[in-house]
Amino acid sequence: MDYKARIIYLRKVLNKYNYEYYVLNNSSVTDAEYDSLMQELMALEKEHPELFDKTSPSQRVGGFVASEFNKITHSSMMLSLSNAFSADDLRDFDRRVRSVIKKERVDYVVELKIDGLAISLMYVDGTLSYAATRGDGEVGEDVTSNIVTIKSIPLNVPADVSFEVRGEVFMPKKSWEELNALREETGEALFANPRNAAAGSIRQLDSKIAASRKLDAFWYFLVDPLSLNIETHFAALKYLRELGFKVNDKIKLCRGIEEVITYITGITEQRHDFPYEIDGIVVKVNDITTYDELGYTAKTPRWATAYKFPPEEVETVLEDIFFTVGRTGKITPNAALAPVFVAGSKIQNATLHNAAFIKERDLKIGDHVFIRKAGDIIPEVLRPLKEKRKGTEKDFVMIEKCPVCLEPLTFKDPLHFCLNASCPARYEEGLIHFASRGAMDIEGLGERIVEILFSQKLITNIADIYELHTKREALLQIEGFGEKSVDNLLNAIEKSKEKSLEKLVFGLGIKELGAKTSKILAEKYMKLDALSNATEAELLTIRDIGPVAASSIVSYFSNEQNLALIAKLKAFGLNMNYLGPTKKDDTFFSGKTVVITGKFSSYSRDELTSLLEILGAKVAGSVSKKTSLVVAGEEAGSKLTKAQELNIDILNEEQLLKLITEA
Ligand code: 3BA
Repeated sequence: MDYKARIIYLRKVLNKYNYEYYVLNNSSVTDAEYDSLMQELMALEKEHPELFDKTSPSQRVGGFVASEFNKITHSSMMLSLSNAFSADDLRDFDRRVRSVIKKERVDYVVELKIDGLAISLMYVDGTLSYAATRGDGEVGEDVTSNIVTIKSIPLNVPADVSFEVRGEVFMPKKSWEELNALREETGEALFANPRNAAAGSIRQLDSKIAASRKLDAFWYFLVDPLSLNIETHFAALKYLRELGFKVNDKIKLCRGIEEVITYITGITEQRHDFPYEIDGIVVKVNDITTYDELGYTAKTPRWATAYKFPPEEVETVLEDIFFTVGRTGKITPNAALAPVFVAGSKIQNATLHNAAFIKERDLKIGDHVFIRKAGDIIPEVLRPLKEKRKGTEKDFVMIEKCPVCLEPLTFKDPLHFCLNASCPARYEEGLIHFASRGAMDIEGLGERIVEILFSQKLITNIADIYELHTKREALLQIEGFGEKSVDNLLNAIEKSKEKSLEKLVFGLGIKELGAKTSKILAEKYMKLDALSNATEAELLTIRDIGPVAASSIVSYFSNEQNLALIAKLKAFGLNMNYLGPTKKDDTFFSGKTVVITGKFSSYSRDELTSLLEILGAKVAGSVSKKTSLVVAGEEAGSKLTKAQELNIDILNEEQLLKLITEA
């Protein structure tokens, strides 16, 4: 049989089976039959690469690795939704709508508000052309390679139409739980809620990851339906369904706002019973021909609004009150709560702001309390359930000494402060910086973990990081820390000892020293000892080092405490030398300003950057008249166009690789 016809046939039936299984939840083939057809298609496509099609069902398995996401300017702004918090807010919304379009009664479409991330799909002549995130509403990112792995999304529709459709990509609650269970086992950080898990999956550069996450999507907005002679939102949703899109089946056409409110009341009761998270209900005017007249505010249409569920109050126990010291020395009492789920994420701490807050609410340690998430994000302790008191609860007593340095606190109504300038609490910020990406880049020691370790006094200064391996037992006590994650953290810390000098210099947090100047200093002095002995006059001769930085460096290295820290780090075995390559100065690239754009199959962008730097190039972020050369990979965008306009030399990947190997 003709292989071309066979490929076309296989793509067609596999698309049909996908649709039946993932959109209709009603499969007509067995997994084995499906798999065997897919194997056959993949084999044929491999044999005949000239028939490659990015919308082939074989492309849904992922595997494309991007170096960055290209920007996409939306054909029309992706707006936000105004909010309504009560039935009366909805009646106000309805009154405004009726007064503008002068109608006695308006029909509305009511939809669940899926808690995921908004995505726009562009179809040209019936085929998916790209998928973009919302971004700032105007410009989003091209995440097509991740989106095509979502099997309920049609890659082709059964009509030769061009249109744009928008909706919400989400992770079902069950998939999120399974994913977290798996991550717990492997010691990876957990996702706080399904939305973060979905967003995190779509943000991955390697589309295999999105393919492995059970994502799904609902579609709720057809852009410019009037151009397709569709005049109501309800008809638009029906049309999308006919094209093969998954449209949520809880949509309801309501005659007048009271019908909307009745429907919403019912949904509110069932809000936790859906297999996916919802964070409200969207109400849209059905008659699209009135949209222009109803108009828009800067960011939201006046023909739609989102009803937000009242924040849920959840009961738990106030087990303890602990104190933290901020960067300014501010003392904050915090609630240690018996862990509970509120609005989809696990809560075990909440700020209690200050002593007066606790007194006003009459909170005692051991109380049953109601908590909720303010603005759905920050957990808040509302009130104690006094009727549940047993008499064993303990009164709250404000501390008088700093929990970290034990200096007496100063009271500036209503706050308490530790004004000790050398209070170790101030080191917390420094710790976060030391472990951060641009500095020592210790994976697993992000801001949140530093805060936890710091608040538990497992680390109070930089040197303590390298003694964490002696505190294994204590680390294992931390919520969410298993053997695996402790191992990973300790390994990452151990590995950081090998980092090149510029990372350490930057990590020390010397005032006025950025990543770039740290690198210049490391390259120049090669060893930390040499840098620490540099005089101001000498430093001033270096390009990019001004008088303020020079003086800050000298003062840092004349401080006893800092010298003691460095001695400790040396004793722990941290590398104190510059390991980076000395730049070659006689290559094709020497002295050239190079801009990298697009995707490359042989190197990641970071790898290319350091390679070109070693070869003596300066790698810049944007194309200008000063650019000597643009290196353009696949799907290069505006930077390439600009280079062409400015008549700048352009290298493709093949030419680049040739020059790199010759250099
Ligand atoms: N309907 C989210 N925006 C939605 C098209 C408008 C809209 C939403 C919606 C603006 C949901 C803002 C982001 C955006 C497409 C802009 C929904 C949901 N309708 N059912 C009226 O289920 N989360 N979100 N998305 N354009």
